[in-house]
Amino acid sequence: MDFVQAGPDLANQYTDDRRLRAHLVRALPGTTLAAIEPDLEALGAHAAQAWRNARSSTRTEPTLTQYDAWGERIDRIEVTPVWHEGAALTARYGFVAAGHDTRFAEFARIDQFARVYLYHVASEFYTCPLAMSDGAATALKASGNRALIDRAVPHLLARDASQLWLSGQWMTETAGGSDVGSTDTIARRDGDGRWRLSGRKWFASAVTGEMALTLARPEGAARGADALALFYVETRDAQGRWNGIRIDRLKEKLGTRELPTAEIHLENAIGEPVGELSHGVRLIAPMLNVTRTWNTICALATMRRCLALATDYARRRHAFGRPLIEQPLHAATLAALQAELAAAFAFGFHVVALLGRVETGIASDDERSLLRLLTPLAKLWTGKLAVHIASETCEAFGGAGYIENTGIPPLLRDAQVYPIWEGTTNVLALDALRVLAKGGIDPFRRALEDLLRETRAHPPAIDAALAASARWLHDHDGAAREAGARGLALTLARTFAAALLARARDGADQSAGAALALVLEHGLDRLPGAGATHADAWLR
Ligand code: MFK
Repeated sequence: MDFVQAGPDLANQYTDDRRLRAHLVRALPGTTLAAIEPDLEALGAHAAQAWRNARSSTRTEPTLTQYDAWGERIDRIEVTPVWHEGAALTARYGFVAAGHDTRFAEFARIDQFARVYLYHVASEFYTCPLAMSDGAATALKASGNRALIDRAVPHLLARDASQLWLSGQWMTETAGGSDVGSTDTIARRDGDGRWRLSGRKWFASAVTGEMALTLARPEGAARGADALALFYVETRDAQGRWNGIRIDRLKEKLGTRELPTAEIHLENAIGEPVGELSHGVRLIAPMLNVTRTWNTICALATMRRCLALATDYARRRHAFGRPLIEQPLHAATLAALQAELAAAFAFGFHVVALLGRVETGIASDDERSLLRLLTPLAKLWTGKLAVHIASETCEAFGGAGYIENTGIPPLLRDAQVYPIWEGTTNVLALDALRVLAKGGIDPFRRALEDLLRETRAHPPAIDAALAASARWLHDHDGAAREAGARGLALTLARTFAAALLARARDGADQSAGAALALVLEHGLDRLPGAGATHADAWLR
């Protein structure tokens, strides 16, 4: 009989994840962990079952029907079966609500993001609208707009599926992509004093949701980002009709194909200013920082899924007389990827812990500054790493990793979204550079020193990378600084993560020690040399 290779399988993605469990034991009070652990185990089982379900069914995609049989414009989007389950699971496990739950004080964000980490890959990117809903709740709370908070936040945080709302974050336009200041959407006041928004939103995620936060330029306001205002828009009126929203088409994307990203036109859509009629970017920034944190944790979840599958497969697949896992080069390749994931995981969940401390008002000034810097660093580093690990995972499966219905290629296609949306790698590197230019590197240095002070023996490479970063910042300005921002961002992220691993190793986490050794072997320093910052030769 012909040989048939067994495909990879997944165990319970919580009980099987030593890294996550060890982290939660360190990061959470015992009573909190005991209270949430049954949910985490259930989500771990859900993740494994969803993988099996997906292998035995055909992938489906959302569809848009613009007209009914009689020619009436309806713009109806039908979502996939997994998306249909999303609201019930969100209500049950509180993927958004948990992050705002005051019972667990500063640990609420750790609880929430452990849940998100387990749910994400099984969700077919239903986590995208959840991220934006969390961001919207956070931005509305920060705005202090009592009427909008009372109207929307209880729905965004609902634990009852029939009450749950999802929010969009409509920022991207044809002229203004990363350059949000080029937004063309205009807000005009009508005869009744209501604001009506008109314009085209080029990537509208979660148009199936009940509301969105969006930027528009009040009629007559100046050009540029400062003159933009932030508006709250409900997608439908009380009768369920679209609120001046036309869906032009769904996007044909490389990945995240279950997510119904749309191009839309706003045609006198009623909107309400969230705050003042300017400085919309400043007002939406709390949303951006939350969605960037979701991006980080979801990128980590993809990496973990990739390596869980690749490792399981390496135990099942025999070649050259023994399982792949016993082949030294294959095992070393997987170990190096696990080490990078361990470092990025420590960094991402440190950002989550800081977010919880800042939101509950117990953070120091230094911690607040640190969170502002680490949030873009975490997003940009994990986004790139997820693509790398997903690509290596395809390769670890050989030809099977290039075959669609093994379930491996979608991991790579989906991963490519992480470095793009919510700010590309370069946009975020420049954001981090602006933070450093404004607040200096000292809050980062002090945080690193604090971590290392608690650590018995720390690798000299950490001090060397910090010193090199400070020197590089001092020695560069203008175009040279900008051109090197990516290298600086990656150096700072890897250096901080190495310090976190060194501390975890002290806490008797042996795998953290092994991961640290491998990360150090690959080097912390990504600072560009003099040659790399001179692009003129290429541009001529
Ligand atoms: C499954 C994973 C979940 C992920 C969900 C994904 C959903 C995707 C849907 C999308 O919408 S993707 C599109 C997202 N688009 C972006 O992320 C935009 C990328 N561009 C930037 O981030 C630019 O850097 C930015 C638009 C912020 C630049 O705008 P400006 O106005 O030229 O920048 P400026 O002057 O630096 O910032 C204006 C103010 O906001 C300043 O405050 P002040 O007015 O008080 O001086 C900044 O300090 C503040 N600010 C900007 N970014 C901030 C921030 N404050 C806090 N945190 C930030 N991140």
